[in-house]
Amino acid sequence: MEPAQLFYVDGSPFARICRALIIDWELPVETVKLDWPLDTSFFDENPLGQVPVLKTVGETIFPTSQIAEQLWAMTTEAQAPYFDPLADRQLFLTVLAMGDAMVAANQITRTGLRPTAENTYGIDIVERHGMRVERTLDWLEERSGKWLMDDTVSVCDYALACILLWSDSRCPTDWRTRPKLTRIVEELSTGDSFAQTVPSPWKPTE
Ligand SMILES: N[C@@H](CCC(=O)N[C@@H](CS)C(=O)NCC(=O)O)C(=O)O
Repeated sequence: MEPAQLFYVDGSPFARICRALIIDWELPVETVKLDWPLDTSFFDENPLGQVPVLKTVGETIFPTSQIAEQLWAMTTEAQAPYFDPLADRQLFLTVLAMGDAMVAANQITRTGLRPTAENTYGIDIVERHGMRVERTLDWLEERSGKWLMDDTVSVCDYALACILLWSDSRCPTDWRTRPKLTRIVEELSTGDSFAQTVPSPWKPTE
């Protein structure tokens, strides 16, 4: 039987979450690296044209939250990092949505987009993405114990660490001013699965 395949690009924090889970849960999933920028033919795999995408027999799974649930279902015994999709869902989806806000702000900045007409939307969108990030980081810091889900390391911590480490090279935020979040990221980043998935330094395209 063909092994499941995870399609990723090197710098994607969302794909890194899945790659680290595959390593730590020792899952039989082949990881397939794609070049950046993604070819438009990838829209045939995912109508959003994004990685990560997990292909299993007869199924093409995205986005990241759905892939994490599928990977967890493939584990044979409960092992760290833990994931209880019913209990952890709000936290996990909020961390991922914070990542989406960071990526969106980074895209606007990196592509050099500037207002070309009067702003009729009512808010400065980059500023608003920044608020989403700052307020979510405060919310996470306030509710964490040793880990985001109290004393148990979970996929939520993996998501937080991958996204904040990504932000360092793309759109730096002041997350290290929050001691509990900093401890979580530092502890996870010393593990093998994080060491094996460190992205290459960002090179702007011509
Ligand atoms: N909400 C999505 C986000 C995925 C995402 O933003 N992927 C980016 C890489 S970090 C991507 O594939 N971008 C390709 C493009 O914009 O063309 C998820 O959870 O999977």
